[in-house]
Amino acid sequence: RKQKGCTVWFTGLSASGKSTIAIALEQHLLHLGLATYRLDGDNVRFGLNKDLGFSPKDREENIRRIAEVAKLFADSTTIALTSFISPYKADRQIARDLHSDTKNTDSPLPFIEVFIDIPVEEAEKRDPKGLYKKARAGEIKEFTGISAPYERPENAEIHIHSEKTSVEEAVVIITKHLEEKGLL
Ligand code: GGZ
Repeated sequence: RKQKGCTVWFTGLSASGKSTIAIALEQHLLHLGLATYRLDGDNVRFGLNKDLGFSPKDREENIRRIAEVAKLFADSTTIALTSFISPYKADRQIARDLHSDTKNTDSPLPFIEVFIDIPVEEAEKRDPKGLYKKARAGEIKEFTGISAPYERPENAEIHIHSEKTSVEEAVVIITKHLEEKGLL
């Protein structure tokens, strides 16, 4: 296999299933013998971005740094998987534009946006960490979907309806797309 690097950028509400799908995709790609690296809140928001909160400005900087790091992985021919809410269209566009900017790389790096779409009512029903409940009670401010916006992607490369698609099906859909683009 001749692997090329790329960034698979997941976006969606808290509890949409982004991380679950990213983890399953990572497992699948590793089984295929492909180098992959997953960035998510657990390894980024407690390290590199521990100085950032959830104001619009901080989210913008969170996404910008993650995009820069993902790009470095992609440039090293790794498949970078990022799972962050990334609620603002402009910030996702910045992440995308960074990948096509060749100022510090030989060639543009593919950027595949994957929208994990779930009705907010469904995410709130799942509420695995009780965060929606806290947001409703006003204990968490600026919570995406409740008291902060989520701007739905309109031109994501892949659109997955989380309540109707199994994790395994999602992995197949994304893997097929990567194959068709010649990235695996
Ligand atoms: C949204 C929040 C908030 C607020 C804490 N709004 O389900 P989780 O817990 O594990 O995922 C959410 C995570 C979101 O961080 P991101 O870096 O992905 O957000 S962004 O892309 O918007 O910068 C949630 C938790 O952090 N969390 N407070 N106010 N999610």
